[in-house]
Amino acid sequence: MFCFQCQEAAKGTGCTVRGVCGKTDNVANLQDLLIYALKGVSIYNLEAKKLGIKNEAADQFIMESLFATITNANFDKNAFVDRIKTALVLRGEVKEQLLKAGGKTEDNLHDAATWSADSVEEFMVKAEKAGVLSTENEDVRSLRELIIYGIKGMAAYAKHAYVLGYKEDSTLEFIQKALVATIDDSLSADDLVALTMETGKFGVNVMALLDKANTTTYGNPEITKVNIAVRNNPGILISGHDLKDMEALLKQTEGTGIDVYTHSEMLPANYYPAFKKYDHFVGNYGNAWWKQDKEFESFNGPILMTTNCLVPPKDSYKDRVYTTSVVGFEGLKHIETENGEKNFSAMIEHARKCQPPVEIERGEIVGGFAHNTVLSLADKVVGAVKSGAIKRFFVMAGCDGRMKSRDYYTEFAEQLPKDTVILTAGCAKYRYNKLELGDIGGIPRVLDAGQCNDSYSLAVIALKLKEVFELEDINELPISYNIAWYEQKAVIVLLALLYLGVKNIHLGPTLPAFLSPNVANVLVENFGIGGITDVEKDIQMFMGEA
Ligand code: FS2
Ligand code: SF4
Repeated sequence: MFCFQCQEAAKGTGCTVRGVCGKTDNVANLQDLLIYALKGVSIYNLEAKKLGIKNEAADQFIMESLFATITNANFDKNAFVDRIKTALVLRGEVKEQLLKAGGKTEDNLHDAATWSADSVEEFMVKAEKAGVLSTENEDVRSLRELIIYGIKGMAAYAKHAYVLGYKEDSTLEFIQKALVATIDDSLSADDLVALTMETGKFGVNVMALLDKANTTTYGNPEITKVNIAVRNNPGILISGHDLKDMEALLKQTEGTGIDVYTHSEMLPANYYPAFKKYDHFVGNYGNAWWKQDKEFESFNGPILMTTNCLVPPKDSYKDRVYTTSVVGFEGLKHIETENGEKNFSAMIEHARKCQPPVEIERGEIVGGFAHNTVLSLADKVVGAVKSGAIKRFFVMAGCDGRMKSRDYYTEFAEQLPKDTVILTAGCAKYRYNKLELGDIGGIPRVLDAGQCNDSYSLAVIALKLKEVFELEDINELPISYNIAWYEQKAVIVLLALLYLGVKNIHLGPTLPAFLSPNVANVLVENFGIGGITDVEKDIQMFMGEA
C-alpha cells in the first residue's frame, strides 16, 4: 500500500504498511483499485453523456464510491470488493448503452476501461499497479492526487445534498472528467494546475448546493446555546454530517423515552430550527471525532456513524456502534436504506437496554453563525470594524485530529488579541469552542458557522463584507486564514477558497504530504500558501507586526 491522502500520513510522507488511521494494506489497495475502476466507468459514461445518455446509477455510484474512500469512512475490505465488482458491471452496462446508441470508443482505450478480473486475489494483484505510485513523475502525481482528493471531498458534499433531493449534473460530470484526466498522459503539469482551479470552482458550487439543500430543508441555522451536559435517560449518539439521518433518527425516537445527542461534526444540527422542536434532542456529547474511543465508551448507548470520521472501535463498545451510508467496518451493524427509508428500531431497542450517558462536561456552547445570521448582524459587525472594536477576523475552519501539535490551535485562539474574532466551521472548532474568549459588544469572539461544508458560509460572509466596504479584492479585508486540515473535505474547502481568490492561507499542523516541492512552490508563489510556525510569531505575522 501507499497512501498519503490525509494529514496523518506516516512520517509526513505516506503510510506503507498500515494506515495511521487504522486502514489495512488490503483495504488501502482495494480503495486504489476502486478509484481506478471508477476512472474506467467514467471513460464510457462521459462519452455516453455526449450522446445524451444519462446513467443515473453510474453517476451516483461514482459519487458514493469516492466518498467511501475518504479517510476514516470505511475500513471494510468486503465493501470495497463489492464496489469494485459493481464498478466493472456498471462499466459494461454503460459501454453497451453507448455502443447501442451508435457511440464509438477510441481505438487505444486506457487499461482502466478494459481490464477485468473476478476474484479478490486478482484484484489484489491489479491493485498493486493501480495505486498512487503508478504515476512516476512526482509533480504530475502530486497534481493528480490533489485533484482526486478534491473530488473525493466534492463527492461527499454532493452526496449529502443528493439525499435531500438536490443535485447538479454539472458537478457529477466534472467529477468524472477529473477522474479521467488523472490517467491522461497527454495533459501537462500546467493543464493539471488549471484543472485544480476548476476543481475549486466546482467545490464552491457543491458547497453552495449543500447549503441550499440544508437550509431549504431544515431552515437557516440560528444562534443557539447547545447543552453539553446529559439527562437521566438512555440515549443514542449520532455523529457525522448527514442531516437527513439526523431527522429520521429524531422522528423515530420521538416518544420512545430515548434521548438523542450529537457528537463531533453533527453538533451543528443543534442550530437548525427544524430539529429544535424535538424535546428529546438533548444537545452535544463530547468533542471532535478522535476522542470517540473514550467518549463512545462513557456514552453507554448506541452510536450512529452517518459519515466519517470513524475510529476503529474498541471491543468494549464495538457492539454499540452502528454504521450507515458509505461508512463501514467489519463486524459493525450496518443500517441500509430500504424503500428510501432507514429503520433505526434496532438501535432504539438496543438503547432501552443501556445505561444513561455518563456526564463528562457541563454547560453550554454557542453556535449557529452561518451566513444568514451573520449577515442579519451585518450592521453591528461593520460598525465594530469601523470603530476599531474588531481589528481582525481569523478564519480557523477545518478539521481536528489527534496529533499533539494541534494544541497550537488552542493556544493560538487563547493568545489572539482581544479585539479579534474567530470564524470557524468543521470539527477544528473543538480546539477552542469551549474556551472563555468573551465577546466584543455582544458579538462572541468565536462564531461557529457549522460543519466543514459550512466554510461556504464564511466565504459568503467575506464576499458580503467586501461589498459593504466597497473593496476591489477579497484580500483587502481584515481577515486572515489559519486553517487546520486533516482529510479530503478540507482539500475541497481549500481549493474552493483558492478559486474565490483568497490569498495567504496558512495550513497546518503540517503541509500535505501529497504536495511535491514543485507543486507546493506553485501554491506558495501564486497564492501565498504557508504553513504554521509558533503561536507568538504567527500572531505577529497575521497582525502585521512582524
Ligand atoms: Fe472532522 Fe472528520 Fe468535517 Fe472532516 S469529523 S475531520 O471528516 O469532514 O471535519
Ligand atoms: Fe495514512 Fe491517512 Fe492514508 Fe490512513 S488515510 S493510510 S492515515 S495517509
